[in-house]
Amino acid sequence: MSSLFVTTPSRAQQILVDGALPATSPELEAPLDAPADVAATYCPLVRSTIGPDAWKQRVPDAVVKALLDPGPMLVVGDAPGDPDCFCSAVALSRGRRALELPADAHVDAPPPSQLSGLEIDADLLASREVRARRYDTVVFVDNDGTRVGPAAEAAMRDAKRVVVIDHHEVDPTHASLGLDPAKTDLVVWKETDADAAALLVLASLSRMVASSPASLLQHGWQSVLEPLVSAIYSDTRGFESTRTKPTTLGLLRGLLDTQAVDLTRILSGFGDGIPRDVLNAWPSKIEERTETIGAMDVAFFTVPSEALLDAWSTARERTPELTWSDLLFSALDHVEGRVRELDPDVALVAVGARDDRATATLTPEQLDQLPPKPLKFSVRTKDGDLAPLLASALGGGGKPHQGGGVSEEAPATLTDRARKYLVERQELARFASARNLGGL
Ligand SMILES: [Mn+2]
Repeated sequence: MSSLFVTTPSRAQQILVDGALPATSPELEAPLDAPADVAATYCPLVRSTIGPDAWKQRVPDAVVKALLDPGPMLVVGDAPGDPDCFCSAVALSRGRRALELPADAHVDAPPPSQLSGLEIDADLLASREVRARRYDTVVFVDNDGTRVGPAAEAAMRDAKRVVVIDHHEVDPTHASLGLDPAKTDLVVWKETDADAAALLVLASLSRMVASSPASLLQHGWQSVLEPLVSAIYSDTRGFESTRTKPTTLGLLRGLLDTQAVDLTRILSGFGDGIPRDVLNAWPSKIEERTETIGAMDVAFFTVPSEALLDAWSTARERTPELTWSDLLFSALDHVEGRVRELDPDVALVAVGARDDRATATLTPEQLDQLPPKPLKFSVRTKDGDLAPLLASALGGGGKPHQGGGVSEEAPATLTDRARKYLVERQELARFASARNLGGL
């Protein structure tokens, strides 16, 4: 092995295995049961106090036990899959093999071009090879087992155990996966607070190492850290998104300080991201209006479809691999910054998506990246109950403090409906309180 750690490899191991944390990040030391500021703030997403050590403690024992099973294991990512799912599957299977346990990784799709600097192709087993083998355990990472391809489906039906590790709002059951409860154990670990599934894989690996007689050694750590850092880079859009949790950035800072990861090489496939000038200029096209509706401050943001398409097209001239979602996320980052400054009770973002111009100018592959309808929207509310109610009134859905969906309407029509809903709701609330009926 020629490419071992450059300088202080043990520091990376220390951070991950011993839970020793970067001295510069005291917030990472926050205990698991520290009250997250869920109720206090809202429109900016919840700032998690969960650090690497706490993630490690959160790994369910059943997951650690299943992942240390000595029998053959297949680790599967979502198809077609993004970098997080590919890298998480590869890292977990590499970690297993480094612990001298058998493991194959499989995604029913070619790896995305962003991962070209990583050399993971040899780790990924083709469908035909998966079909030729039998597995005691099938692990789904970054997906709920519904989009995995026929070879993984067949492997899952024959397995003794299925494990799901995900950071999406998924709820897999024996029934949803088509498994026989008498034949197959199902172990699910879901953490929607994790910035990437890779963080859950990292925590799982740390726990596996702590409970295993074997050691990962330096090369083992490097081989798993590279894909995991790439995955986190991808899911946090370059570690830059304002939605990235401080704990995730702290963990990354700690790992990068160890110089265990050659960032330039492993991220070379991601290109240069959105060019700075585009990133600085185009959000000025996002329309913003604040209103007071009853007792609530409401901020309406509209991202015109043509502004997003123009910015995407300009950005693609220099970074061809950029997707429509990359540009959308940069809009949402801008909105999130404004929401922090304005501190509204309700924020509604309406994003123009699939329209005549998109259909006329984009290639079929590019068009496929857009939502299926003319409008995509999201809502954030200080009142936890309001977001899912408002989002479903607008034709979408949600969870406490946040919601969203797609719509056939023009942005102005959607905004009008939202305004009407908020007015009516407050009138009802006034009516109720005047008659002492309690909250609605
Ligand atoms: Mn992910």
